[in-house]
Amino acid sequence: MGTVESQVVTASDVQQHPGMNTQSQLTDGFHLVIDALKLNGIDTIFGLPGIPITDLTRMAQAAGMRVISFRHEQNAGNAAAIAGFLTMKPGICLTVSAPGFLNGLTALANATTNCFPMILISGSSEREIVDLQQGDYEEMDQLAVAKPLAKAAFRVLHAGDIGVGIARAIRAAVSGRPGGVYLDLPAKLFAQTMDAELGTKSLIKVVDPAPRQIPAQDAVQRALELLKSARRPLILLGKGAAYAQADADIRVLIERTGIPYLPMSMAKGLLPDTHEQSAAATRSYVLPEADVVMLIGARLNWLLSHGKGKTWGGQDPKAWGGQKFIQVDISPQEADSNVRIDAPVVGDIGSCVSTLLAGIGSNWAKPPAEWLSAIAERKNKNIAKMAETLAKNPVPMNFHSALNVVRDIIKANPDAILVNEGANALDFTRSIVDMYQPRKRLDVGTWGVMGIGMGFAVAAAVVSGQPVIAIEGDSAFGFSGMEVETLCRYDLPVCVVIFNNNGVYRGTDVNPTGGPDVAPTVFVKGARYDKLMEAFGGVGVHATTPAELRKAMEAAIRSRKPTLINAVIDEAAGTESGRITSLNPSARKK
Ligand code: OXK
Ligand code: ADP
Repeated sequence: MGTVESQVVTASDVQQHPGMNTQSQLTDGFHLVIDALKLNGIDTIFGLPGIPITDLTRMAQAAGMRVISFRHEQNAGNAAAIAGFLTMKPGICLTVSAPGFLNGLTALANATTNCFPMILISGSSEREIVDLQQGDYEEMDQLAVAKPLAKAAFRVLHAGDIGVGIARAIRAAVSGRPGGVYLDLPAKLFAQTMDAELGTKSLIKVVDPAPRQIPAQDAVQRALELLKSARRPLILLGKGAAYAQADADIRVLIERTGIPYLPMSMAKGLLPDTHEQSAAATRSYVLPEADVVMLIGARLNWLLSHGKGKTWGGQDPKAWGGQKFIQVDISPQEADSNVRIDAPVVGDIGSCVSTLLAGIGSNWAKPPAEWLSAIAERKNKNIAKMAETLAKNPVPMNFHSALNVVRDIIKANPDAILVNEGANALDFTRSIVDMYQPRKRLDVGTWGVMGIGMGFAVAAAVVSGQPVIAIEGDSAFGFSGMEVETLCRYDLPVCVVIFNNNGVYRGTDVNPTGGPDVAPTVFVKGARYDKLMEAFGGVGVHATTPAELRKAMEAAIRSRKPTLINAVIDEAAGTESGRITSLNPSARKK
């Protein structure tokens, strides 16, 4: 328990705790926050020091916590969010008031959208002045701003309530559908003192923060009957399934039923992508052809074309394709959000999958052979076609020839975590680079957000200790690029590979007016991102061929030194928005 030496007891302390021993040792808000986090097994803070939380970062470090300081709060927030996803414990992001808070807020909103558990703890200015709008330093009603973007938001005004505030934030972040939680700690709170013993008693060690949610037997029965009736069943694994850490049971479910499955992007590796039941290489065949689809921790949002339309065999963009859906999810409100869910199974994925397995027993009939062989035939053809493309060695290097190298490196180092963002750099990596273990692929997620790269890479290295490979489009890297200093400062085993094609999507656009400005999508040609890494003492490599890229990646994995490889790609390679070009509105009038 942290205590302060001073014997000063304020009037409000005495008011709050009548009968307290004013001669006793005191504690204060700073120490109580740290004690409450530690009591709940939280050992890492991602943040950026400044008024009013600078001392909090110092004291947290002094108290044995890992405090990872960033160069911009959004990256600290992204780090906290992905730490939450990887560990099932809320990741903590600590920011200063108003502007720092707002910088962290994008990450908080992204965490909520992706169902990642995190807590954004932000210092804030004086309530009395903020509420009267009298123009305080960094004045903002942060709680009001955070509320619509967070799963829950709380403010603590009294030191004696810090324990409750942190307990509520932890529960809100990890129970049920995980999400981002905001905790507002006004500057004055940190220096508030109270009796140390009473302070200790006010802290709460949260018991069972994410209670199991057991599915109803009749719901499980309904789902199994529907699954049994299927002629062309399909299982869709989403990042909720990856989050749940029910890896062994999920694998047994897939293998015992023999049902083909499709992993969503961050569910890749839940079973090895090379698994014979994976239908990933024939996505556009299995979605419209399946008759019963079981979603496990995946939402029917835009990434799944809302469960209808042409992707699913519907006659027009809004038409239902005729599939019946089983949805396994912790959120009872998720079912029917886009199309009818015939068999919702509500509960945590671990409990749901084990209950389903009990009902499946040991002699479940495998899906009809025609369905399996139709998939296998198409899948093998696509994989062979892909192998042909990957074997080419064009000059200059393109996405495929570069990713062929990354694919080999991940195969040889299946423990490594792959962080991935960009447009083409994202889409090509997703379909070319096989993953072999759960929770090893971290990417732009539900929003397709750019800027997660270095925050995710730092947190992945910090919480796992494994090597991290970040495959970055040159545009995407720019959103968090300054954090290469952070990689070097903490000497993290992160290898950043920038696919540099001189621009957003590609580098060949021209200004139609012939004026001096380059086109909006074009960057400085031939930029040397590798020099940026060298500026901070990391290893920078300029690679123009697959052989150079391979050598540099192998060295990075071997040495575990922070490395940035500027992989020069054909500037004409890449399409606008990658595989989601269709989402670009096109102007009628040019
Ligand atoms: C997959 N495929 C393969 C393999 N794996 N072929 C051979 N071998 C292997 N191993 C095939 C698969 O069958 C598909 O072909 C194709 O490769 C692509 O696969 P996949 O799974 O990536 O599918 P698709 O159609 O791209 O998936 C749709 C999607 C995905 C919406 C889920 O595009 C996605 O996750 N997009 C996120 C994009 C994003 O967030 N971008 C943000 C940046 S853009 P077919 O023939 O079966 O179809 C941006 O910010 O602005 O522009 C901006
Ligand atoms: P993807 O983008 O991979 O399809 P989504 O983020 O759309 O995945 O969906 C994840 C789903 O998983 C959400 O609906 C969420 O409620 C659910 N989920 C998250 N954690 C759990 C869990 N432990 N148990 C059950 N469902 C979960």
